[in-house]
Amino acid sequence: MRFFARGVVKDEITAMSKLRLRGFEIYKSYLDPARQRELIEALRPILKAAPLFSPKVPSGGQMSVRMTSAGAYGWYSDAEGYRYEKQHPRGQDWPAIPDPILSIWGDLTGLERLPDCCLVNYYGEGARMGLHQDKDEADFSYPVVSISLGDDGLLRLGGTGRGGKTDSVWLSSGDVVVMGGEARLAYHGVDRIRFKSSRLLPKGGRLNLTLRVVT
Ligand SMILES: O=C(O)CCC(=O)C(=O)O
Repeated sequence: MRFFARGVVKDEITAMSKLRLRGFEIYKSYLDPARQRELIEALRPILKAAPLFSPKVPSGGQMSVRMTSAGAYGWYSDAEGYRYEKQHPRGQDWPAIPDPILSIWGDLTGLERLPDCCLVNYYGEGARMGLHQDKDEADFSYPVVSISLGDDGLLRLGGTGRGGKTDSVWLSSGDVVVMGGEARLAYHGVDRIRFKSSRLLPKGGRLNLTLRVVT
């Protein structure tokens, strides 16, 4: 009982489980707390070298999610549209994708081809991401691997067409989702986060890393 009474998070004892929803493969508790902390440490130098920014969307608004990237390419958006860029908006190359992140890709996909982008999304209080498809990449036979860290986020999953029924699932810190096959071009988005539901990030918020093969 002292284990809980002293406030040690009960995440320490959750077990991995896998579920499949609309072709999305959801690995609950894939990363234990030690690996989650390892990823946060690996992300620190990336956020320092390539600070988070809030992209503008082509319609003129600004995304509530702040983001940056690692790898040869980074995702970017402004009045001219959605695309990948070889440099951070400040004009320097994106930092390399750290090995502890790349190894998750290898373990879950078994692919020799490595991702050339790790998009880092930060959801602060009230941030959300509307339903969208990931379709700025050249070859949709490669999956997208999505890693959740920090606060819980409500992921909404749809089909490959606009509109229609959707399902939702809460993602917690350490969950990993593989979007491949029928799910690769499925609409998805994050309706809301439960701010400060996790203690992984001292100031709260949710980090989501998506590994993508761009070229
Ligand atoms: O934050 C998430 O879980 C999903 C992120 C996402 O949809 C994207 O980066 O395209």
